[in-house]
Amino acid sequence: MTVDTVLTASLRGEAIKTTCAYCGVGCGVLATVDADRHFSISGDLEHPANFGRLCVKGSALGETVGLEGRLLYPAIGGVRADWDHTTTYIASQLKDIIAEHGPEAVAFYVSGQFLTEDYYVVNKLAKGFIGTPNVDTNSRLCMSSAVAGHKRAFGTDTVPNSYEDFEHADLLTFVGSNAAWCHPILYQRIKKAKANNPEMKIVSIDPRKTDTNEIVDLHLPIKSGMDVLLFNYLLVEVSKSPALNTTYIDQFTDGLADALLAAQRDVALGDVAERLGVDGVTLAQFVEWFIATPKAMTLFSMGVNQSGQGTDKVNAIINVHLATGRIGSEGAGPFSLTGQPNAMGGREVGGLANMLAAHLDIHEPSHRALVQDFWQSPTMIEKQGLKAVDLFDAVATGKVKAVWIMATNPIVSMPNADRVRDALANCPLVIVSDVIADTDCTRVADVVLPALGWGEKDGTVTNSERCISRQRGILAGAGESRADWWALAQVAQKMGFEGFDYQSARDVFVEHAALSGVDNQEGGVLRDFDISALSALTQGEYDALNPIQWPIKLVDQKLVGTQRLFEQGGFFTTNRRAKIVPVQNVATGNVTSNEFPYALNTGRIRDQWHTMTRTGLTSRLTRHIGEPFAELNPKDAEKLHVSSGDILQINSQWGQALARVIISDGQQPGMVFVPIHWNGINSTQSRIGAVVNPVVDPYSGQPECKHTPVMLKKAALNTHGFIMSLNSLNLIKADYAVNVRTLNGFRHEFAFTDDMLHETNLNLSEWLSSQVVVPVQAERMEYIDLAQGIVRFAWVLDQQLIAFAAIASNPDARATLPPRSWLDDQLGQEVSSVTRRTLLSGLAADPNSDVGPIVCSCFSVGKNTITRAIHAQNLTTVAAVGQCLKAGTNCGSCQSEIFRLLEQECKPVASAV
Ligand SMILES: Nc1nc2c(c(=O)[nH]1)N[C@H]1C(S)=C(S)[C@@H](COP(=O)(O)OP(=O)(O)OC[C@H]3O[C@@H](n4cnc5c(=O)[nH]c(N)nc54)[C@H](O)[C@@H]3O)O[C@H]1N2
Ligand SMILES: Nc1nc2c(c(=O)[nH]1)N[C@H]1C(S)=C(S)[C@@H](COP(=O)(O)OP(=O)(O)OC[C@H]3O[C@@H](n4cnc5c(=O)[nH]c(N)nc54)[C@H](O)[C@@H]3O)O[C@H]1N2
Ligand code: SF4
Ligand SMILES: [Mo]
Repeated sequence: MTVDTVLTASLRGEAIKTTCAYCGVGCGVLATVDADRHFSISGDLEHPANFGRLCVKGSALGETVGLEGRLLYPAIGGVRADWDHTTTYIASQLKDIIAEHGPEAVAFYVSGQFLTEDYYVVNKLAKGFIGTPNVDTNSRLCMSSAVAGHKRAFGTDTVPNSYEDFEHADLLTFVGSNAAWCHPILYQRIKKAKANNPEMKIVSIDPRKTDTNEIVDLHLPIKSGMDVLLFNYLLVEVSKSPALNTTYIDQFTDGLADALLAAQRDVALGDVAERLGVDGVTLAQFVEWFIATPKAMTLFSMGVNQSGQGTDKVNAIINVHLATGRIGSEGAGPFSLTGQPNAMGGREVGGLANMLAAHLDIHEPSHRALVQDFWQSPTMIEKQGLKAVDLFDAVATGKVKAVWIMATNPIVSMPNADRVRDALANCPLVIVSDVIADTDCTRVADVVLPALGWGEKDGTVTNSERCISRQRGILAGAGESRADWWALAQVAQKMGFEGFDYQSARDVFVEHAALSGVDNQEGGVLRDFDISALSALTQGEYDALNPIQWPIKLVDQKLVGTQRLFEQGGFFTTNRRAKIVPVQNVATGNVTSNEFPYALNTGRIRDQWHTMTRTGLTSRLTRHIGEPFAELNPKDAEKLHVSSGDILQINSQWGQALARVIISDGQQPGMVFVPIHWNGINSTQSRIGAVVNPVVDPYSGQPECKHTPVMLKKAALNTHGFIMSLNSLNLIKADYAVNVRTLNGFRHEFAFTDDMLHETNLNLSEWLSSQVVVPVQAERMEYIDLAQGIVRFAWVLDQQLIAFAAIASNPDARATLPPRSWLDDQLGQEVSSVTRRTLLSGLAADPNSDVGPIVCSCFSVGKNTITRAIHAQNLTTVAAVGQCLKAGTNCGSCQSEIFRLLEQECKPVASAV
């Protein structure tokens, strides 16, 4: 099928196979769309990543790719312009900057949410034609430590195993991964494997207790940043055990001696369990299981990579697998869980500032010559470029004068994010390509370019297990949006460069595939990334391409992928042997001070994707967790005199943020966890990146996002309130404000330092009316009790509740703020005389009608409903809750949370199945 036939088929209502827009699991999706852009989404039963299952984000894809908020037209200086004019303008501006300041004054900052084709073109343009090495990507914040660790050990950036191995493993260890929320379909596959193989043991190494713990047999809540010590200890113990595989070490590696010596030194520095902060019995159990279990997989994610010692952490993990020869074989190996849908594809085209295309190296003159010759390019960079943190520093200091940001939102996601914002605001030329019109980055852009979004764009992505899948364009682009590769190629051509005359994504892909095969042989520039078998694909074949894992060969005219590498060595170092890299623990994660005594840990929540530009668009995904939160241990909450629902002020030497307190004993004392998702558009002060330190790993340049020394205190806020309304309102200009989408409308939370009811001259009625946009004929009902510090307003139009506001100006009054989920149910409903009274009394008419925050997003089942059912019907299992309420019976993403509720409510009988 050509792109046009796909579009026509989709308009006929046929289901089109494509790949999910979100995480690196890379699930296959069947999508049907009608003429009004209404999607129906289901899992692709034949896709090897998910076999038909989708998590809640994947299931909600159709609701996050509508026209709401889309960037529809190019604009220069805020004024709409056409593509031809805009790309001509960009080309001439870039040429002027290059003429005056040299090519390195131009930078690109791109994304693992690019398709491989977009990524290929940006690298070719920058590295081979403009001649700037300054192309980096948000994968720097995500996968670069895994890349550096793989390269050091294997001589190539390669994940040796496949997802299927999780199902063959007898021991599966998560390190710094909350897979239940972040890789939900892999997590569900593992859960199923465990149900089929009760002998299978699952371990989690994470300072926090997360929802992943539902299936975990052993949790090592190590102090943050101590992973190298843990794996060094394991290496020392392995070396004394029968698990040591001297045959593998001798045949396929450079030897264990140096790494073992380093590990022994590390271990000798003091009691290991105590230094890790775990009890000795738990540590011994983990070591015993690892030694005794040949089929062991170690799955690592951001708790490993995002560290000042991320690369060493990766190598410490790989070391124990090399020392035991448990690598690239059925059910055994280290496995880097990639974050974004195409983090891997980006690595294949050399998307990072220190890489060259097709797994070739910038520092090797022969590699540079190979690529330059293939591209027939006028120039070729000779050194690596600036990595993300340095790149934005160079923007701040004026070294970089033009930056093109594509498919990423660094003002939210970079560490020291206020500095990034200020740097971009002062940069002479900021070009932003996005699918959404109003983002933190588009607000500082000089030029904006509308990109095709998911469902519109067409190309390939590679998931965590090296599997290349097609994302297919199912419907025409919104407005004048165009593919990112096309925009880049237009600018390239207008700068006078040849070699960018691509007519389709397929044209780009086959070129990329061909490059992977050039001189790729023993005696030449041998590398494992070889997809040259795909270089002759016709448009029809490209469109029909089935998921396949690289390296790919053509055998008897059939494409054959590769499930596993390195079981029998065959590494890509100069001597073809793996390196067991000596590493020593540096307690990067334990550095706090009197001034900043707490460690800030940041990460993800189940239903939001990064900076919320898309997943913030549907109430199906905002009703699980609607507000930014700071999770604290009960002891710290007591010390800080904060209770659940208070607003916590988090300060580091870099910046400040505010978030609502959640108290949980899953959090270690001394640490606070804050999600990364809230941005400057939907919150006034909850962009946590502003607080996060810009310290980076010395090898990978990946920032230490998981550990920032911070000071915590209860925010001095004396007026708290919220407005619920059918319409979306502007973000309230308050000291704390957050906009949340609800099932029936919008909620606008706010808090002020001042006591707005007593200490200011504010005319409250006027102020509220200026915030709430309602028709003049709407009736306003009010309840004002200044003595108690309570104000409640309700607006009714044609007997329907259209808006509601509640304000409380002292701690006691806060307890009287009415339940938000109940109020949301009343929005748009007819207001009876009973609800009139109850609305203003601030209480739900029937306490059982307050469902609480939504746990099961598929069937809208709230926390209060589940808790009540657990007690009323003596439910003790996730399955029983499912039978009773349907909760957890569709995509399954909430089962771990239901398990947690069962654990809390009916200790100790809860069971995961
Ligand atoms: N719902 C959802 N899913 C996503 C995403 C999303 O935004 N939302 N994003 C995707 C992307 S791009 C990525 S990169 C992945 C990330 O997936 P994960 O890495 O699983 O997610 P995080 O929440 O960033 O962090 C994982 C865990 O690392 C722990 N951790 C912190 N410090 C340490 C430490 O020193 N050692 C150890 N062992 N653990 C530590 C944290 O407590 C946290 O629970 O998720 C992907 N999937
Ligand atoms: N403190 C802290 N910071 C972190 C992390 C952490 O754990 N802690 N995690 C880091 C990690 S692992 C990651 S991956 C990053 C993610 O951080 P970002 O990449 O900044 O987050 P996204 O919200 O995914 O940004 C993608 C942007 O691209 C737009 N977009 C979507 N599709 C397309 C497209 O096809 N083309 C174009 N041109 N635009 C598109 C979206 O609307 C959005 O604005 O955050 C990093 N930052
Ligand atoms: S697990 Fe990841 S790829 Fe699969 S449906 Fe969920 S978000 Fe999409
Ligand atoms: Mo990521």
